Amino acid sequence: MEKRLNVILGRQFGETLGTADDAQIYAALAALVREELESRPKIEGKKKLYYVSAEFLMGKLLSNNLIALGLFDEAKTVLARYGVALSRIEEQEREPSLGNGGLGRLAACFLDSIAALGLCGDGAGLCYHDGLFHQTFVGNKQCETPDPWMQGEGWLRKTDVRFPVVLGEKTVEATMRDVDIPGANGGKNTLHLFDLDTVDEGIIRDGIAFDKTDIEHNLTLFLYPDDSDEDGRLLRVYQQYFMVSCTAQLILKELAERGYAPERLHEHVVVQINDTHPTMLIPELIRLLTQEHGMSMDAAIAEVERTCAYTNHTILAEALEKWPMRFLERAAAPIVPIIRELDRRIRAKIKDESVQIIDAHDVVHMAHIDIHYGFSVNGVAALHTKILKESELAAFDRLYPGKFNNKTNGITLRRWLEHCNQPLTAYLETVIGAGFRRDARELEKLLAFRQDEGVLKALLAIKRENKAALSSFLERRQGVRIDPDSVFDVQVKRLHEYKRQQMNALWAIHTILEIRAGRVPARPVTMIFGAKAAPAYEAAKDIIHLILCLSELVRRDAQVNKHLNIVMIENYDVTSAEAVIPACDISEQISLASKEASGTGNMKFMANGAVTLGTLDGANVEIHELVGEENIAVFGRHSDEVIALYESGGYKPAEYAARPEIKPLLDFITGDELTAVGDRESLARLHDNLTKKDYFMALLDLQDYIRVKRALLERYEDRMGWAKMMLVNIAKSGYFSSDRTIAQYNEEIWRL
Ligand code: 26Q
Repeated sequence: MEKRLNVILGRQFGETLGTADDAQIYAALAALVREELESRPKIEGKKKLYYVSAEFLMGKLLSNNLIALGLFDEAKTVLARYGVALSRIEEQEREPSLGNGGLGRLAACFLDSIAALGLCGDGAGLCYHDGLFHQTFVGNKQCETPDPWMQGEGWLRKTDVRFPVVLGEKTVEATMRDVDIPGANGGKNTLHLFDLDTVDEGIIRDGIAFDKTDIEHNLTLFLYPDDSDEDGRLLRVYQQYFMVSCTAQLILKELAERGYAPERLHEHVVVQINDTHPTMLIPELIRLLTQEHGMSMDAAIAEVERTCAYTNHTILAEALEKWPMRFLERAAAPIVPIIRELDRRIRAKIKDESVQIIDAHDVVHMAHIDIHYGFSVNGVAALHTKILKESELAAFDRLYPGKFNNKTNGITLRRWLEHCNQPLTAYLETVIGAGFRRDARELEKLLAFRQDEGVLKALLAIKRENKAALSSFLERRQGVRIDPDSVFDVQVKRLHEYKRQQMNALWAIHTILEIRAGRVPARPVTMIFGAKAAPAYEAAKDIIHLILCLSELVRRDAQVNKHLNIVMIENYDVTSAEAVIPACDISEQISLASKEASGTGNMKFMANGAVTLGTLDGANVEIHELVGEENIAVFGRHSDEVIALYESGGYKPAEYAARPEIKPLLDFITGDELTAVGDRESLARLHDNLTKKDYFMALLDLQDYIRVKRALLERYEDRMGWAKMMLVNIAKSGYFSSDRTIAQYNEEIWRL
């Protein structure tokens, strides 16, 4: 490798490993990896999976690819000979942030596992020129700027594949760019990202504003910052139709190239629809089969029905996609007659109005298309699937017994343990051997060392080392210092009221008041937050503002900051996740029970030896079952109680807000100290929201949260007891490997 790198450096820059700078070394390494990828064979199969998703939150790819190609250790050693750390070279890469959060990152983990298991499966999505916005903090508020990730050396390969797509009044020509996805055990698959050459970054003005109606120039400019952005919803439909039209054409083109007739589609193709964003693929495939391949409507529908499977990622009613027919008429006109036909067929068979595709207001319910015309519907954690079947989608479950199934999410441990936590990985290898790298369930071998003081001490020492590494990461990135000997209490995820960062902030206020009253924690606590709020989601931005104001207040208060520090990571992304997760002691997973479909951060923290503080929501329920009562801290109302409270309307936040334990915390939000560093209007709005609406019931669980968090912090002082909890969490995390999840998708849905 040394020779090859020197050859590339000489050819491209006239340098050598001894003289090149970091950017040149990065470029040379990337070129070498690309050469290796090119020579790898594609994974083939008689049946091919297409994982279609509006988001793929890939993270940096250099190390990921080096690991998959088995070149990581060699690269590290070669560079070390020249005094160069591979981790420093990685910093040269810009992260492709083509996702909002969990759903996009899940798609990336899945591509990694599909290739690792040697399954023939490609991803298909959109090539957003700017990823999710870049976040900075100005005046204790979130500011958004563009994230032009495509500049410089990258992993996208141009292809000469072109597809015509109807875009409003015009037909445009789509292009396709590919990213290689190497399998950890050989071979490669591909992520196909569709784009439009006329898109123009020049139309972006101040921050991230642009003309939302200029579709030819803005179509793939931006990733949508989740569902709370009301603006430009029509553009979102244009994006979706463009994505699925390209994907449908690709599927049929490749089917023909592989020598199969369109009449046999379902024998050779399976499509996984990642949430409802790619739902229009169903009518688009039917359209192409009937209009361009001469199939009858009956035959086309029958074929597509046996080809498409749908994954649901949310039970929040406001996040279920519904599009007014007039939107589709403008942005997806070719499939409107097909959607009407699909609706007609359901109406003819089923009277129940609640399951229709087009409702009485001429609004199209996207999920209903998937459920009627897909052969599988899955939820992403056991509790989530149960709630779908028993309440949210119960009428559909009765119509189609057996169609609903659960596939508990997973994460690729190649990125979320082996790469991000090399000290722990290397140590685990010395204790239980390297088998866990291939089969994550082998992590359970660690359980035999539960009483081994040497192992327990080593786990604590590695955690301390990772905490020091995070401290220097944060110092480099944003100039803040944190104390590696304090407890690292971490909540990083998208900002949403249901995830209840506001409840954690109320704990901070509680702790400030406790410290001032002389009741100080046994050891200093560093609260670490990281979150982006959708630009149009005011309540979420108010919560970020509160956290940043608290952070400033604590920084300035010498009495308090001896015991408490509050840090918010700027621009929380995959790269910073890889730094913060290995360093975490307490993993905050505190969503209102029933609202978090699964969560995947919770799994990453667990694998890296953090202890979960959480509600019995999403996959926390399964973590709780796996590690047992004594290795997790749970609190709060259960999902059935919460669902009943919503049904009865029985939750009255004002009653909680008036309690003597809670009122001073709320008053603090609008008190003199915070309004001195913050925006009075934003703080007052948040106060009002919490006391009058509190739609996600933060006050309901607050006291239980404070009680359980206090007890957990006390347990931290029993260092050996804590290390045992860490050990059990690591040992049991193998279940959450996405290799397991993908094996189940394959056995029960795809059958590749
Ligand atoms: C919808 C309409 C218009 C514009 C945007 C959207 C939109 C965009 C993104 C709706 C939802 C999303 C993202 C959802 C998401 O990330 N869900 C998370 O999925 C994870 C993987 O299954 C789960 O672990 C999380 O619990 C779930 O919140």
